[in-house]
Amino acid sequence: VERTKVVCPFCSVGCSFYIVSDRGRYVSVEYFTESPVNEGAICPKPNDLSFLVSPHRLTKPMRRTESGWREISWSEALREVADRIRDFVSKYGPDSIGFFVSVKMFNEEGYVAQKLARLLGTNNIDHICRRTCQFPTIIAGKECAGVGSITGTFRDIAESDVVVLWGINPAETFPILMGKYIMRARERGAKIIVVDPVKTRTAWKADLWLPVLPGTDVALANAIMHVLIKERLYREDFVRERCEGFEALARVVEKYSPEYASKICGVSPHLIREAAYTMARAERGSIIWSTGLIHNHQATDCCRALYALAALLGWYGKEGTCVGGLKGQNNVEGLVHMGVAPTALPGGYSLGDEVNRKRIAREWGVEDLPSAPGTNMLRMYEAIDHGDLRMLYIMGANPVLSEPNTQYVAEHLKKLEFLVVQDLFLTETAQLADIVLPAAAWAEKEGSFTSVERRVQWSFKALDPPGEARPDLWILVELAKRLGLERFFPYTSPEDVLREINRVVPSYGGVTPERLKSSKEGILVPCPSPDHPGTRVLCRDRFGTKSGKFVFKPVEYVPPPIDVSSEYPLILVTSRVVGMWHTRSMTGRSSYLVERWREPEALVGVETAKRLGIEDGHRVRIETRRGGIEVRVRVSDKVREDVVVLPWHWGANRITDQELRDKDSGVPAFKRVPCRIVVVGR
Ligand SMILES: Nc1nc2c(c(=O)[nH]1)N[C@H]1C(S)=C(S)[C@@H](COP(=O)(O)OP(=O)(O)OC[C@H]3O[C@@H](n4cnc5c(=O)[nH]c(N)nc54)[C@H](O)[C@@H]3O)O[C@H]1N2
Ligand SMILES: Nc1nc2c(c(=O)[nH]1)N[C@H]1C(S)=C(S)[C@@H](COP(=O)(O)OP(=O)(O)OC[C@H]3O[C@@H](n4cnc5c(=O)[nH]c(N)nc54)[C@H](O)[C@@H]3O)O[C@H]1N2
Ligand code: SF4
Ligand SMILES: [Mo]
Repeated sequence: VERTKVVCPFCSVGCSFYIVSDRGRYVSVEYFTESPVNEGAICPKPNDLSFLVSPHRLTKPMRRTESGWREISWSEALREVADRIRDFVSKYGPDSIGFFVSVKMFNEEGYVAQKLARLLGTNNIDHICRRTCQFPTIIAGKECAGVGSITGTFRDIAESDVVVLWGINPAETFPILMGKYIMRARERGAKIIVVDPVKTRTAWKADLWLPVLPGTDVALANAIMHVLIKERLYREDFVRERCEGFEALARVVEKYSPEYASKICGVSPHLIREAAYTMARAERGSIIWSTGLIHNHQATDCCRALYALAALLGWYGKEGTCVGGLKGQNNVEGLVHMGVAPTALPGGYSLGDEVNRKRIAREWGVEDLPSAPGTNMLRMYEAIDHGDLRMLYIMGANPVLSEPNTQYVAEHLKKLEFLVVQDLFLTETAQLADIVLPAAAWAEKEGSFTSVERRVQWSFKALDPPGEARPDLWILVELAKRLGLERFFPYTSPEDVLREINRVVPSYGGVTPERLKSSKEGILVPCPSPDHPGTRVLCRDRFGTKSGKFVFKPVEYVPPPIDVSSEYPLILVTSRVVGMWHTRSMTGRSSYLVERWREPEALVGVETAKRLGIEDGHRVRIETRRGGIEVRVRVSDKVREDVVVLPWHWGANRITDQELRDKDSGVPAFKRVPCRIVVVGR
């Protein structure tokens, strides 16, 4: 038997562990106690990796025929995909094709995918997390602080004196961050503040819990800033020396007295003041958020407000501070750096930055790259309606279950002239494909991942893929060959790709394969050269904005355009549980996890339950204007009375709504869906 070190494929904390194997076959998991990130601990999901050996793994390429799926050879499959791509390019232009990259892919794979799209002439390249997750954070982060990543590391969270967890439930969603770092801060005496409509497992550990009404976080943040400014509790020196736009901010938050804001957000004026005073006492603190803050109609504004709050507190540019939204999946951070986006090149350069665009083009051996943003991929389904987008190549994402309104998504994918899906399983999305390509799972290949704290780590190959499943890198390079682009993809290994990344992406200049593979702790980017130690804290002397200063972007609370009504009086919040992952394509095929996390339970408040005549364990139908689903109820005093909480892993997007979105980013309001409850049985 052998032990191989791998990096966890689930969340973005970046834990590593060993996979024990026997001649390439999976045996078990063993803890890697020397990992500086997780020190041997891991949460339930990677403890049961039986999905890897599930009989449902795809093992052959397949084509849809009149009479069902037919297995075909790789050369047949790749030839067909290449022929169709050439066809669409010549008939309708390259922007008629879209590439959807898996955030489970290594940096090297994501890099090659965007290179392929761009050499075909399109910027139609995207990933699920831009469409449904942390895009608002990136927009606001760039505007306010000139950063797209969190500004510190987990260690800085542990060294904070106040940790604000705003719309994030790390006890379920980033368990090792909670267990190792947030709890370490707490043991040191740090105050923990949680802002969440639910008293979550994270909130149990908090000193202050602010039960906010979903989607009203702007009002709450403005009120806290109001108190800081009114009572002169903010860091005046920091604001004077390092920030601009303070007067405008002060003017906007002027009217958000705790009493006024309380009527909007439902948090008592007393708690609002208490939170402001607790934050103001700390010289070093962290504010982190995730989807609880952003799955609403004002997501980008919410992020602008929290960046501003941290600036008033002076929580930037020093150890013991960390601010930003946690991108959730294991390699979103990396794919953002690799330029997997319709509007940004590798290294994050905008398409309009001619100098860098041409530099990258030369590096690739061409004159120039497409500079016009392609079809707006955030409006992908509209583009399909208009006939602008005709072919989609989806690698490792399951939008049929992960995007709002399953029926709407499926209808649109069916309208495509050609759909390719590359996955481990015949997911609900793959079932709509014309060609399905079997991908190897992360442990069956190797490459680098970048965790949410900007830590790049190498994950080694532990297992053999089942049947003819192949690494995404292999598939993309073989496809490029069939497209006549062979000379641009002369790679024989992921290391070859990483060496190119070292040249093309300046912040990865020092992340060489040699260094990465021999390092236990990985490398914190930016790391521009091989002798650079890596970067723990961003924005130390200047912010990444044009002026180098932090820019306050004051925002007003606006009510949601589609709100609760007498017909749909409650707010549906869709959230997560620790043992399940998204659409369950992986965790739903791991036998122990399925045993333990069997079905969803909807949390309903005690008074609401009484009013509706529901008791614990009853079955109800949660209905929205898109439809209804039946679930079991857990009556709880840990949830606001106007809110119903449902873990979304079991198909909740059948009743979410594609029209409820953040006005600036287009990200869905998964956590503010008007709904009602109908009792169906006991
Ligand atoms: N086990 C597990 N872990 C995961 C994932 C998974 O699927 N399973 N997914 C990963 C991914 S991709 C991501 S993005 C992260 C997401 O991580 P989180 O954002 O922590 O996950 P959620 O449970 O969806 O939502 C967090 C909390 O937001 C609260 N909330 C809802 N509405 C509001 C609101 O309007 N304001 C505030 N302040 N709070 C609100 C909810 O009550 C919930 O407790 O998790 C990652 N980790
Ligand atoms: N209602 C509701 N909906 C939500 C959310 C919510 O809070 N509420 N959260 C949203 C968020 S934050 C996110 S990030 C999205 C996530 O949405 P998705 O990313 O679409 O969901 P996953 O189930 O993680 O799908 C990943 C797929 O990749 C496949 N895969 C795994 N490894 C590999 C690999 O190496 N190669 C290839 N080719 N495929 C691989 C898996 O089998 C799986 O089918 O969901 C969003 N949807
Ligand atoms: S906390 Fe995240 S990275 Fe760590 S073991 Fe759990 S899912 Fe994996
Ligand atoms: Mo996410």
